[in-house]
Amino acid sequence: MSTSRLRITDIQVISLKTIREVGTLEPAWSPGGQMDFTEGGGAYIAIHTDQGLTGIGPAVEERLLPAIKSQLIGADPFDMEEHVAVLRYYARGLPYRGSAGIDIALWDLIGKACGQPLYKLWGGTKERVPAYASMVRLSTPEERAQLAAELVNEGWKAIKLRIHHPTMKADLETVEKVRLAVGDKMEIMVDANQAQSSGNWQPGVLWDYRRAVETARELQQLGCYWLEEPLPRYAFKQLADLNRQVDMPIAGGENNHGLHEFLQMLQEEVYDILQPESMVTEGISALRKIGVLAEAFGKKVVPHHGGRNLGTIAHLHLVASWAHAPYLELLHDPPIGDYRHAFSIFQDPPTVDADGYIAVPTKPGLGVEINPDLVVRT
Ligand code: SMN
Ligand code: MG
Repeated sequence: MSTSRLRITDIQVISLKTIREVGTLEPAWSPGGQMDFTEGGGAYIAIHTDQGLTGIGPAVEERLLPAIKSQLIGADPFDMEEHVAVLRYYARGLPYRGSAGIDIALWDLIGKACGQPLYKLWGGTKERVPAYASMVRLSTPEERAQLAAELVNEGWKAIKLRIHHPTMKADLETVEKVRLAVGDKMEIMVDANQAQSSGNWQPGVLWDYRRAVETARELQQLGCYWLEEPLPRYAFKQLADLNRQVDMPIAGGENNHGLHEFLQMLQEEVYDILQPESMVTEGISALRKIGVLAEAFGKKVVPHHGGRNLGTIAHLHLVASWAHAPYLELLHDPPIGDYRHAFSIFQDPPTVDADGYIAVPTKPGLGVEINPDLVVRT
């Protein structure tokens, strides 16, 4: 590690060439909407320093750059808490495009300056972690069951199904068929997506308390690992009541903000499993604190997917550093929604092995670099 103080010299948003438009899927949680999948494409952020080290993170909105630069140019990336406290107010952008990208790039720099991968810097010992395949679309029960069987054969140990049908019967049919297909070879998580998205109003079926309790009881019978977001985001009292009604864990938090919300959710026993999203709530710095809160309350933490590329890698390091984090979420609904499409921007992307585990990068910082051939030179 260098002994002289690191100084930030420049911050850039860098665009990436699209290699291939893969296609679109209709997400279960947003009927009529579409989610695009490409190889390559998008952008990332690079924070340069006077010692030749560059930290990378998910892209932020261009309009935030002047505020970000005024806080960071000339500053030391190690003054992390000071930066977090300022960027939280100063560079607040939309979810997935706000200051979290900067927070992640600063951590990448810190890891690189220390010569250690982030999970090690945070005290972690896991060299690989179990990944769960998080579905995007609804489809037919038969198709979901066939896909689940294929994933089992590839080694995946857990799958998250979406349930967003008009009736409970139709929702349960998918879970039942998948259970039949995979037996006890796979954990099945279920996401009802009733807490609303980070952005626009979501159309689609709305559950009431009774539907949530009845569905939860049935899913418990089917041996599901958790039920996620069965009720609106701030229905804390009803969520806590539901949580008491069933032994199966209730999970959520992907669009909650700030330590205060997670503390309240823990105090009121709203969820058994917290799913904070760094790209929604102030980056990895905030998630590390939420992880401590969860540990203190004896709860688990399984972060939300992290936005599919550099944020996901940051979450991988967090999961590897936490004893109370059983899984990493990977959005993976192949063939169109294959997690490898978003990972194609990396030079040496981590992959899921034949045991359903994903290796944690061992190079310093996030431990991944962007494929230079994709960089759009300006
Ligand atoms: C989800 C939300 C937004 C985009 C993709 C997926 C989701 C999840 O609810 O839990 O993965
Ligand atoms: Mg979810």
